[in-house]
Formats: sequence, structure tokens, C-alpha cells
Amino acid sequence: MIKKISSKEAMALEDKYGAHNYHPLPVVLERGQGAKVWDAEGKEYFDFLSAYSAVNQGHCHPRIVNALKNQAEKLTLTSRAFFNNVLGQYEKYITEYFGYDKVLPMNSGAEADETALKLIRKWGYKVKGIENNKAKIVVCADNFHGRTITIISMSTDPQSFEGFGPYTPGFITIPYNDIAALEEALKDPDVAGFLVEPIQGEAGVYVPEDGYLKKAYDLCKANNVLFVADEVQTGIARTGKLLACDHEGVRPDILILGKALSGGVIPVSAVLADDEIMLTIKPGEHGSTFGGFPLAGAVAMEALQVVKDENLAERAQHLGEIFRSEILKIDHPMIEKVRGKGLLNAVVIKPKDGKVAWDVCVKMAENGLLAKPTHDHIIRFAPPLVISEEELLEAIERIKKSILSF
Ligand code: IF1
Repeated sequence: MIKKISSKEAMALEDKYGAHNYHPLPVVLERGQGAKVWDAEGKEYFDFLSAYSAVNQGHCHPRIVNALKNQAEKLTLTSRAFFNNVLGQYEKYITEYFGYDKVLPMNSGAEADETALKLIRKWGYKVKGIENNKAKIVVCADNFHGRTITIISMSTDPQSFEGFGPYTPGFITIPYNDIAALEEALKDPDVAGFLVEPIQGEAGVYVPEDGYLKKAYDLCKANNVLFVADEVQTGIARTGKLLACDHEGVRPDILILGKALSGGVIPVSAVLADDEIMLTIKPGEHGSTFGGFPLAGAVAMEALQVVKDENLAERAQHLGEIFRSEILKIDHPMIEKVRGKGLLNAVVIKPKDGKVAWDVCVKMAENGLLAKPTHDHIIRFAPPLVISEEELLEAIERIKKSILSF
């Protein structure tokens, strides 16, 4: 079915037959291995996007691909109308791995976020005792949790929400990294949960002040409000710990995972919580056709085991420090700021002679490195965590060469 086509042909096909909901860099990828990808003409690149942190374990990790192949030949999907032999084993594995009573398996990150929102509300009514349909959820400005109608109802980015109303009510928006604002919002007794990204990805890898998550968690506890972490992007070793919340010793009441849970092989997401929360949802009240399918269980177990076996959290921590210090050494006016944790980093680009972050990304692609601008002036740098130190230094050379060309 898949023919060998040129980059030009591939782009023309997407333009003609695909919805125009993306504006990609003009690079057509055909193959990936570890931290590298190759385009349709065979040009090699370092992948510094990692599919938005979904391929933390590297492209086409042999162990994960094998797990996929083996399970695909046996049984892929049963639906949840029946039991299957993989799901329970996966559930035991992942709950022990992250330390929760139970998991609710879904597919995309957005679905997992939606699931968490439903759990927060249900817990609000069944356990906290909020009057029916009155529950509120506190969220942060500049958040990114996905693309569904309810999730964009929490968004403060017009590109995300404009033209898609009417919106889902029941959210209170406060500034990110603002403990006083949270304290004030939590005074409302109808608040059931606080949903937060430990580092805001889409906002431009915005790292909150040290202690923010811990203080926020403590405030939630004091007010009988669930602390809910969206670690879809920050989780699974990306920031130098298994979870970004681990940096502050915070254990979320509800933990949301996606992306790298499958090593970027198939969409697998999960919501983890203890019984008091998870068991408020009864049979028939939530689910999905694919959520918890045998293929997902087999792939996710292997993907998580790879994170442990290859010490990806420690690698991210170590390599991240090298990345930030080396980038800071580049002496060029376009580099305004470098920030991040582990291998989730961003460089704030100061425009020069009308050239902005997009132009830098185009130049880096020419020089064999792929990264994506977020907003006009920020470039996210997040390579697969399996990148070697040698490869990282070579990649930094390519970044440097690109910047210095302006
Ligand atoms: C796109 C950003 C990254 C997420 C968090 C849930 C989801 C995401 C914290 C939803 C998804 C994506 C999706 C991707 C762009 C992207 C992104 F730039 F928008 F912010 F990663 F940096 N929670 N993030 O970051 O997960 O439903 O997509 O599986 O193209 O929209 P999903």
C-alpha cells in the first residue's frame, strides 16, 4: 500500500487531501531510529521535538516494536465487553510502577484529561458532597490539555477556543505560578479540583518557581480539593525524574499520562488514582472502544520497562544540564534566554533583522536538526532521552552553526 514517494509529492498529497489544521515545517520524514530521523530523500536529522515528548524512548525502539509485533499477531482488540489476558497484567504493572491503587486506561492525552475532569466532578459530588452540577475546577491561564470542546473551554488561547463555542462551564482560571491566586480560588467550597501542568509546555516550557507545586498541593489538601497533574508531556522521565512532580516530592491525587507511555508507538494514555477517587465511577459511566486494549497493555509495559532499564530519567537530568550550559555559551544576540528541566528545554529567541524563531527552525532543519517554534519567539528543544552524549554535542554544534548564520 505504501509507495516510495518524494518529499514534494508527500507534501502535495497532504495539502490536497488532508484537513488544513497544521502548518508543518517543510520536512517529510520516512524513517526513525533512536534520536535520529531521515527524510524521503535520505537526509538525516536529529529529532529535537520527539513528537512532543512521545518518543522519549527513541524512535522505533526495538524492544517496544517487538512487544507490538508479538501482541499484534495474537490479539489486538477485544473491547471492554469482555476481559482480556493482558489488561489486568498491565494494570498491576502500571499502578505498582507509579504507586496508585488503580488505573483507568484511555488512548489520547485529551481523553485522559477528560477522564480526570469527570473523576474530579464525580468525587466532588460523591465524596466531598458538593451540590449536584455545582462543582468547579480551577485551571491555569496559558494551559494546554488538548483539543476537545471541554478542554478548549479551559483554554485562554484564542487560537484554541475561538469559533468553537458554546463552551463547557464550571472552570475558574487563575494565573500560573501564582500561589496567592490559588489560595483565593480555593475559598469557594464548590471547588473539587485543581488541574495543573508541572511545567507548561505549549506556553513555552514555562517552569514555575521552585516550591510552587508543593505549596499548591498543600493548599489543595488544606481545602479538601484534589490536586491533579497533567503529566502527559512532562511525565515519563522527560524532565529528569520519572514525573515532574517528583522534583518537589508531590504525589498528585490524580495523575494523567499519555504520549511516552507507549514510546510513541500507538496512542496510549492513562489516569491513575486511589480507590476513594477511582471507584466513584461505576460500570457504564465511562470508557472507550480502544481504552485498555491488549496491544496498548503490551506496548506500554515494555515502554515503561525501557525507561527503567535504560535509566532515562537520570540521562535526561544529566544531558539537560549539558544542553543548557552549552547553549548559554553561544554568544549571539538572538539567544535571549534558555530554560527548562531535564531534556524539556526552550530557547527564547530575540528577533534580528526581521528573522524570528521560525527562520531559525528552518535553518536548523537545513543543518540537520528538527525543532519547532512555539509562539513567535520560543523554540522547544526536547530530543529523545536515549540520545547519546556524543550525539547531543553534535546536535548542539548544528544549533550553534544555525544561530551564528544570522
Ligand atoms: C498537537 C503543545 C506539546 C499536552 C498536555 C494533554 C495533551 C497535550 C500537557 C493532549 C498535547 C500536544 C499535542 C500537539 C501539540 C502538543 C504540544 F505544543 F501543544 F503544547 F506537546 F507541547 N496535556 N500536547 O501537552 O494530548 O490528545 O494530543 O494526545 O499537535 O496538538 P493528545
